[in-house]
Amino acid sequence: MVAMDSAARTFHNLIAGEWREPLSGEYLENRNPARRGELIGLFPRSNAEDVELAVAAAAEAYRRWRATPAPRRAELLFRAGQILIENKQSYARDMTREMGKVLLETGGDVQEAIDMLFFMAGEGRRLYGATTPSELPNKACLTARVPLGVAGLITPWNFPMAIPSWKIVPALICGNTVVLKPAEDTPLSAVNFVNALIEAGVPNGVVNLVMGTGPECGAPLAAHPGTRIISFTGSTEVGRQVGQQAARLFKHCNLELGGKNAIIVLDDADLELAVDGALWGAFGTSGQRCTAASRLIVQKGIHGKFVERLTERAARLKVGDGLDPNTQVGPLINQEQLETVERYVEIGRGEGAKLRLGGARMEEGELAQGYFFAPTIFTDCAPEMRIAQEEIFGPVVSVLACEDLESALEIANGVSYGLSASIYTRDVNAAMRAARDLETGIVYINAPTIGAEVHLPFGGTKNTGNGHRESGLATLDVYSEWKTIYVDYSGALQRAQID
Ligand code: UN1
Repeated sequence: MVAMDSAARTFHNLIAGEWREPLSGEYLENRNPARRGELIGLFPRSNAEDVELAVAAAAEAYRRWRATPAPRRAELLFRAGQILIENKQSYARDMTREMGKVLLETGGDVQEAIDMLFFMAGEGRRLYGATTPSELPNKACLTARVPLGVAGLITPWNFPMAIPSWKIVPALICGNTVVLKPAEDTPLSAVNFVNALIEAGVPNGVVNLVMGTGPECGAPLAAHPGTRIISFTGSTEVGRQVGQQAARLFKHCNLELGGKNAIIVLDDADLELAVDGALWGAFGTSGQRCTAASRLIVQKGIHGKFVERLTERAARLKVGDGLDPNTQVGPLINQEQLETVERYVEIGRGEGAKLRLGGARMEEGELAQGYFFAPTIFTDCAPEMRIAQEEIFGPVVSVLACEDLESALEIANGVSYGLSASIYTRDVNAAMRAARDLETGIVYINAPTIGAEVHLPFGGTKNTGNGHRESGLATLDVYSEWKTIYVDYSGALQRAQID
């Protein structure tokens, strides 16, 4: 362990194309959550002064970058996508080591960034505006998307490369420059992603990286008057502060916050398919997704069989180090998250829910070295229980019984969040009604609540966000604004609404 520690690398911030030490001179440890003895590296503990330099560098680079034709900007993104393809395995390994999720999933995380790079690079030759007739003769009217300036991007640890890519890539294609503040638990994946962009030829200062904690480094970035766009993914509590600050300075602001996503299983569902979906939705990424299925709303006719089959299969899930190809469920990200999950299990018990499976840390053998928690199933949950209302962000799922589609929808919609929802049924009428009436930004039919693709809008209703969307073309509205251009070629004064 000591030998490993001394071999650990020290990483730096990227400001104006240079890797620089944080002005504080202090560093934070990044440890493997599956093996806490393993130090992955030391990463800057940056503060407002580093943020100041990064924003200044981004502002300086903006002048040239906004004037670079979008198809040229796109070429760099295509090249970065290629670099990610070539390094996919090693980036995935790094990510599993710093974050814990299994290799298959970290490969998917890198793939999501590749997909985003290629999708948005294609947009370099589109970024369509409109032309439309004028009400006056010899006059042209058109619209164009224009960039805003510096984008401040604050990203979470659960998708350490995918989510930075959802923000950086559309920001760049639109002509903005960026300052990224990644989660302090997963800085290495951010370094890998930013390195790929630099290697692809993105000019100095266009992408800046400052690492550190939310309060010390994220907050000054969000508050900085020089950032015209803020995009934040994280808790609803912090998102509210970020949104309020951004509103004071009239910034574009995109917030992706919590979820309490439900899978509805109707009596006519394909049982095995629904169980497959519930297992993947609830326990994939150890439940640490904002799209995780943390509620299963099951119609009473299938409830007994469903719970039995789910419990049987969840009990067989292999929990362990995500680098082991046999592992299906990795560790939680850190001690704090582990304690949160433990606390919610106690809350669930106290509320009278029945603990059907799990409910405790796993500490046998090698598992004692990491933050492992057993896949946990509560049944007999009532909709108003806290475990059925609040985001837990761990491998804990609450099963609620329902009478029919109507009551299922009422329960599903009866939470403060609205990110993703799903229904398993063979009845097309029920499926279409659910798709219409579920109050979420994303709905899946006969598939779990996770699995968003980059070319479609991603985001939610209610306390999940502020109405903006990431991914898809919808996200261009976050990273650009409209300019309306009138060209009068009549050679005379023409007055709109009058002549
Ligand atoms: C998140 O949980 O923060 O749809 C993002 C999914 C992934 C993205 C999840 N593609 O689950």
